[in-house]
Amino acid sequence: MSDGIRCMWMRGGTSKGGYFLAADLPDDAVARDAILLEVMGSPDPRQIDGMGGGDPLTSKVAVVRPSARAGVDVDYLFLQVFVDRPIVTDAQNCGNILAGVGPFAIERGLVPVAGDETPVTIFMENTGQVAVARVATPDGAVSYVGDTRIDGVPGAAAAVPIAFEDTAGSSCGALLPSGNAVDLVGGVEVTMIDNGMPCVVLRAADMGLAGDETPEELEADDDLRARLEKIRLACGPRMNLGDVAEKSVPKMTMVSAPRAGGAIATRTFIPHRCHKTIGVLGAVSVATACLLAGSPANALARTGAGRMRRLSIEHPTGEMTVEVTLDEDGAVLSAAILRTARKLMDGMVFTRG
Ligand code: NQM
Repeated sequence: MSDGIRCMWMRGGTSKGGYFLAADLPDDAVARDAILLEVMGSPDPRQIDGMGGGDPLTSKVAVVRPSARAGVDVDYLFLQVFVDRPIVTDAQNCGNILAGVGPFAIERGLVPVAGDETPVTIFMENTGQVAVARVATPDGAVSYVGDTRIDGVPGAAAAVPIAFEDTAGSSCGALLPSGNAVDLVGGVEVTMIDNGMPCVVLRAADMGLAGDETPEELEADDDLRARLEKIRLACGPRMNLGDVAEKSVPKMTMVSAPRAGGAIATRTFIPHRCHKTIGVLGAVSVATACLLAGSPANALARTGAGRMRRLSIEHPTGEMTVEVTLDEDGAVLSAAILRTARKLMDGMVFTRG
């Protein structure tokens, strides 16, 4: 058995994974990824020989280091460890796991406590952008206790508000990599958009769905999954992502009219499993699609009025509110969301050695 690697297991938003200091992992990406596959127990649908939970949302890793950038506290690299394939990819970011990065950085002594609340400025290495998370630090230490509830997580915890700026074109080089609010791909109208997460937004109705099916129903529909994957593979190069056969982006979000007083109803494949909620930056991208005149989402969405909007993105287990600030032309300038996080375990994780 190996001597063990120091790590903290945390829930970040509606995801869960291992948080490592970069110094505790090999610098070489191939060696690092081999370790992370073993840590999670991949490839194996049940991840029985590792820490992963048999779901992409519980097979995630944050690698955190002190930042050398001016005005930035820490650099965060997100790694998605595939469950049933021997793949570790940095081709996407993760706003849910991001929610644990601030608390983790303070716990590890990378950021000093600054009062009852400590702002942590985080450079997101995957996309080269910055987020600011506010962490509750009463009594000189991180507190996970609070009364904030987020859909998809039982109970309540301390709020971790996160603000994003300049997320447009994070991975695709442009908010609308094709230059259009709507394109026809595989006979279906889609919006290919990247405001922090590359997403393909299409009408549920165009896939023969009502839009309120459960993730289990959608995952059981082999024909739907095959049609979505065909569209996704065709969109990848058009989104400047190249061949996406072995990538976890773009995400596929099927939209329909809201049912619970929100802005839009969503069902998202990430990309092969159906999300029980929706990703954070995925929700920011979908909210942005809702505000694009002429897009399939815009026609279905209730987006309100004014320069500051709260868009409630409905998902299978509730909603996620995205607060967006618009410029005078109606383009999204910045976005903010509310998450919570929880420390689950701090210790050593062992590989087979
Ligand atoms: O979009 C799942 C999640 C995510 C990503 C995924 C996320 C985001 O829920 O920022 O949070 O889309 O793979 O953790």
